[in-house]
Amino acid sequence: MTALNDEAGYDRVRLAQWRAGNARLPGLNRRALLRLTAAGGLALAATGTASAPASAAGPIVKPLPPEWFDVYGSNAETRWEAMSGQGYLTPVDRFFVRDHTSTPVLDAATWRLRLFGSGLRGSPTAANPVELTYRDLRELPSETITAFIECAGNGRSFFTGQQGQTVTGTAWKLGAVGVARWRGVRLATVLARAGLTRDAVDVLPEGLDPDYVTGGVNLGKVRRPLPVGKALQDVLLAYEMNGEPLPPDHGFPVRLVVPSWAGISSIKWLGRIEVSATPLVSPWNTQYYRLLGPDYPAEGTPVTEQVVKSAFELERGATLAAGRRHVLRGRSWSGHGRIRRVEVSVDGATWAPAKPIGPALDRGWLRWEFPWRPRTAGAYTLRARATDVTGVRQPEVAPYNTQGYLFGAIVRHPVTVSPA
Ligand SMILES: Nc1nc2c(c(=O)[nH]1)N[C@H]1C(S)=C(S)[C@@H](COP(=O)(O)O)O[C@H]1N2
Ligand SMILES: [Mo]
Repeated sequence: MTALNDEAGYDRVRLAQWRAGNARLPGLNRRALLRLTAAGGLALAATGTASAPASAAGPIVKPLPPEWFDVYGSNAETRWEAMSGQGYLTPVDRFFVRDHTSTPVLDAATWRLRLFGSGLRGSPTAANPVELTYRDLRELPSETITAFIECAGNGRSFFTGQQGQTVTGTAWKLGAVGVARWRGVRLATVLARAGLTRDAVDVLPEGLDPDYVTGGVNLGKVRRPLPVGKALQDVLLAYEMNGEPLPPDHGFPVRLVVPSWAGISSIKWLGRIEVSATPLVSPWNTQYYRLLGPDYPAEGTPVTEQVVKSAFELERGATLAAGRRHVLRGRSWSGHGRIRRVEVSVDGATWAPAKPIGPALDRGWLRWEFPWRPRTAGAYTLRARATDVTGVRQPEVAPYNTQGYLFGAIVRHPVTVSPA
């Protein structure tokens, strides 16, 4: 493990190198990006790589029934009541979708993974890369892991709803997270096969979905660099989700799964991986997924592992009958490791322990329950707070940042108790 394995340290080092002119930015020149970050992203003429548009049927292909999803353009979050009665895993048909543009429908028979760059033996170029077919990948030793993928902006709406703060980005409630069993090939295996050298420092996985254009600026393919240390540690090139081939919306034929890191790292519809002996950056670690605002340094602090969160498997504003015994259920998770303890409050003041159901997994979540017999009718606020294995407990207030990442504070869940 290198020091760069810690995402915060990694990003800080990369940003400094990039500002000093030492990090290359494929698809966008450095001066242009400096202007872009300085101007908040709008002051730039279109640059970036031209590319053939992928065939898109979308933006999202799978059905999004309103009882399971809240939809915001090309993004859809799971309604937490849709997790009620489910097992440990989030069923694929209820799993949230976050597309920067739209879901491309790709053909596994013609799909290729292309690896190139100065960190591979012989420095293959993008025009003459090392190639793997889908069949090649299926024939390599496989591994199965249970892990959550969570958008770094999950819970963002509560910056406004609970803290009165203005933030940019999709106004997710708590449903931009899901846990699945992912089967695939370790990125380490594929990199070794492609001829990884000791000089390699960064890998830059890139999606095959259409270029991301925002504010008239073409930022190119969705991509975010990973340090080689993390890439070799526990990253998977996944082709199965909950025992089925990956569905189109979740990255068919192959996606990256980068456990515990912000969801943006888990690049879907993987097409190319640059392996570089010099540091790489992309707008997704210089402009987006940085904590910016009055409490942070001017260049921002990188978004690191996901924070501790808890959610009730209950509709917001649900009605429950007074004088009856209800069992409140929910789930808690953390990017720092497994959950150690969950407490629930129904009276706005006191906390009592929730009862764990089943295992608390390091890269997954803990399910829990809490029996409740409300005596009198009226409006109540339910709250759940978890503590993870590193001792971090959910706070009352989340630190403000302009793009609304990492909302880890306790979320107030309103319910109505109706007369018996
Ligand atoms: N190629 C590509 N990969 C991507 C994205 C994307 O738009 N394009 N979105 C990212 C973001 S921001 C998140 S949170 C996760 C969401 O994964 P899901 O849609 O399978 O839930 O995918 C990541 N990988
Ligand atoms: Mo995300």
